[in-house]
Amino acid sequence: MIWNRAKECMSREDMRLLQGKRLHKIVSHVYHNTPFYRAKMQQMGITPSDIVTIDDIVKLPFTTKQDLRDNYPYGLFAKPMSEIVRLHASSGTTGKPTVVGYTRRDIEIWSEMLARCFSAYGASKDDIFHVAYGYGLFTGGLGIHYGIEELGGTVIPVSSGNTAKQLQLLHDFGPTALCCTPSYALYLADAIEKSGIDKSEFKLKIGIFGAEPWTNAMRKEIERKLNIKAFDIYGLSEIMGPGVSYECSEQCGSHIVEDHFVPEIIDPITLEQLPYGDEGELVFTTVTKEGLPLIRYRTKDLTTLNEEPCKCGRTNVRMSKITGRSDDMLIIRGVNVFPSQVESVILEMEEVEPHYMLTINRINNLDVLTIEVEVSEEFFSDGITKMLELKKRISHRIQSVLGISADIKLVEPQSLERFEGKAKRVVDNRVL
Ligand code: DLL
Repeated sequence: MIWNRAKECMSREDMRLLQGKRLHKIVSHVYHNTPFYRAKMQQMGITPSDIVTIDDIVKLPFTTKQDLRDNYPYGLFAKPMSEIVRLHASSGTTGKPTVVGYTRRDIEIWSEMLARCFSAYGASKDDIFHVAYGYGLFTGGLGIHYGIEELGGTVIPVSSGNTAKQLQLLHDFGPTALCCTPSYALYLADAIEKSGIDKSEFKLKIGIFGAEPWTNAMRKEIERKLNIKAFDIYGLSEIMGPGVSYECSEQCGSHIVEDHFVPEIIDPITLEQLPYGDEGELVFTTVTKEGLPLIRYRTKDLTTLNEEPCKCGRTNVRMSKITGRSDDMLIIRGVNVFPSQVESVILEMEEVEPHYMLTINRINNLDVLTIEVEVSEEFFSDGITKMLELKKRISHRIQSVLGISADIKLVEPQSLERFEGKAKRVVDNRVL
């Protein structure tokens, strides 16, 4: 089913006209309401009157996560706080999160986008959705929740964690759709297997999986183990949250909600716009967002775009699965982690040297992060009680800064490898 035929099946020409009109409007909005953008545009010698068609987008400045950080927490908001009805946040590159704000209208648009996405998966108001994405500052839980309500479906707002409880509700409440990260779906599948409950007692039909990269091989495994059809959902907090793009029944790329977010592919080094079909970094301009409109936001996600019409009838551009990142962000148990966040914690502690190593393994379909930290010579001789206390302190700080737990290993002075060139501080053993 197509939820919003007018916007999902527009001719390419009409879409470009609509995007051009909306781009001009949003550029005027930020020029007059966000000092950050006004200053950037003045520096480049452009005004909103220079932005007439969608092709003029290349004249505009880029925005990065660092810009959000430099203007922490609300500096890029384009509406007064009295009009912001919700805040979410995602990991910043160091201790401070990236904060995003939504007006009531933004939340309505987000919910409508998600209703489009669930319809594309073949879901309807007759479905019961088990939402195991985290509720809270993460956009996954609440974002998906509002979308299901817009569709008219039934939400079970379970949030993440507590697998035993998840199994009980999956079994007893009879949800037909499972929403969580693909790795957690596999973990749940194994837990169901171990529980010995007959799979036929579950009513699941579809899975709505995203927030981290996953392959078609993983899709097949989840589908086989849970006996469902698994769909990809992509998004990022800065642009909106889940639902920026979604697969349809053809599963041949994810359709971007182009009437709200204009995609571009750029070369991450030269920053030149690349033609559709070339692999590069995905960039989005939000053309209707009120609370936090972003111009040419660099996602750092690598992908390709395809504007051929899709067999499903939708004409919105499709993006291929994310093939990597142009920065060093890791996604561990669905949580975005930057090695620099770990470094900021290490640098707070007097007892350790600024040498550390992150190792990520996938054990029983669950990501496990181990952080080796080198203790200083002076502290190393201080005895076991003090070492244990230090380990506990680092663990707590890591949990609070990263939002996930890690296994901390204190290692002897001078034992971690030193690097002459660029340090290699991450070993990712996950095979996706
Ligand atoms: O992960 C929003 C989301 C929630 C998407 C639930 C889907 C489902 P952030 O925490 O800001 O937002 O992380 C955004 O996660 O730039 C990608 O690198 C990665 N990502 C999100 N979805 C996918 C996906 C949410 N389907 C960052 N495939 C993005 C690959 C994904 N990577």
